[in-house]
Amino acid sequence: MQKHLFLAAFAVSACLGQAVTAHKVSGDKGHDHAGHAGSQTDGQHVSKARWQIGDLTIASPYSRATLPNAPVAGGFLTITNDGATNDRLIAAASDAAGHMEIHEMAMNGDVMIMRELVDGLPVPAGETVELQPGGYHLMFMELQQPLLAGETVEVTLTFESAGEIIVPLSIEAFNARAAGGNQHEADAHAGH
Ligand SMILES: [Cu+2]
Repeated sequence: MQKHLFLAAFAVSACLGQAVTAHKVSGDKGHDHAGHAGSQTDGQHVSKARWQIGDLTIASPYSRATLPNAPVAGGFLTITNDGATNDRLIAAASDAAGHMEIHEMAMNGDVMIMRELVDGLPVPAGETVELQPGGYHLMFMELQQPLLAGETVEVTLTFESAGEIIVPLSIEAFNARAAGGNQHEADAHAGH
């Protein structure tokens, strides 16, 4: 029980993350279709990278470095559906995780919690869905090893209509929180 409580707390902080990161989807997302043929690295992350499957475009996939023993990590990206058919992200998988889930953050009273979207995440025709800290996100569960800044971690996304695509998430730096936070929890949990 205690472990579950810990996991819940840790996981929420991992998902909430520090919304104020270097990562910021540019304001022209989804409208600037020219000039994105290549994957251009700009500093820490691959902000212009795009992957296409059917009518779906995956952009700016990233995760964040984790502390040793961290059990979970978040994954973030943008999905644009340029087709006329609604689609749905129904699964994610990675060698880096025992399994992965698709989560959303929600308020439970005045407490922010996260929960699994058991039916997947709708990607309506003509719309862009953002997975970002504090909102929808992918969740690496049973993390097999720490995620290291500067590396990438591959995730297989499965869409109901479009099918499967492998997308590499750039691992960005771990953002130090103000006093306490993840570090304290991770230390407290070390040795399990
Ligand atoms: Cu989560």
